[in-house]
Amino acid sequence: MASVLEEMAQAVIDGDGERVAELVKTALSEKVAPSRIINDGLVAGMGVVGERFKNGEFFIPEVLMSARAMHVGMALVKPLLGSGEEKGRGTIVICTVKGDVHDIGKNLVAMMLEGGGFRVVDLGTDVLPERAVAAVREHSAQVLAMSSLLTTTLARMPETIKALEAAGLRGRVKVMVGGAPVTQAFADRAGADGYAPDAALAVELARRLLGL
Ligand code: B1M
Repeated sequence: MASVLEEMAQAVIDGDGERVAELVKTALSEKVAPSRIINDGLVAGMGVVGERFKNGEFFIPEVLMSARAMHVGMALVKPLLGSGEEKGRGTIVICTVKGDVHDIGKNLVAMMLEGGGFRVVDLGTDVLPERAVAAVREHSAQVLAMSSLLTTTLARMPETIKALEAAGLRGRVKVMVGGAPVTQAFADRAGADGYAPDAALAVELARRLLGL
């Protein structure tokens, strides 16, 4: 018999938000850790969706249904990721770069950072360098976190870093980057301060960058 996490992954693949909600609640009542619900249930399901999309077995409507189902599950887990009530660790401005509307991974990273005690200002997707720079200034952010899922939008990352430099803000803000096509080598070339391959490591990276 499939475990609750396997069933949850399947419900994400099926794009069945109601079933995802039911299974997340069951998992929580069985005391499954929120991090396992995210990684072994929701993200695992989305991983299969990604493979099927790549292989031409799934098309955009199916992918969107799965993305919505995943959001339903994430919304239920979010309050349990640690209150981060004091938000005393610093402010992080996060966005998906201009030209890119993928936000599932970025939302996951934002959620985990909040759970890790940071105040997170989420600018959403398709964010121009100037907007990111303005938000860093407005919120006196210590970190700018950028996500990109498309190879075609990776160049927006170094552009945004250059815009921070031009605005005279680069010295007071750390920049972290991530997303499926991003690598440590790319982050180094782009002039970022750090790269994290997943949401949990993004929290560790933010802490490290701020010396916490
Ligand atoms: Co699109 N898409 N998509 N898509 N999509 C990919 C990314 C793709 C790899 C699929 C493929 O072809 N195999 C491909 C990109 C190819 C490339 O550039 N190399 C692709 C493409 C081509 C496109 C379109 C161009 C398709 C088209 O229209 N022809 C189009 C582009 C639209 C645009 O942005 N302008 C498009 C559209 C879409 C949808 C709208 C249908 C939907 C997005 C819905 C949404 O996000 N609200 C979608 C989806 C869902 C995907 C896949 C299937 C899944 C992405 C996802 O959410 N993964 C994806 C295939 C895949 O990844 N296998 C694909 C789950 C998520 C949890 O993982 O985002 O990687 P991820 O986040 C991870 C880490 O990367 C990391 O943490 C997370 C996990 O813990 N991370 C960070 C992310 N950001 C971070 C930031 C950090 C640190 C870590 O610090 C700041």
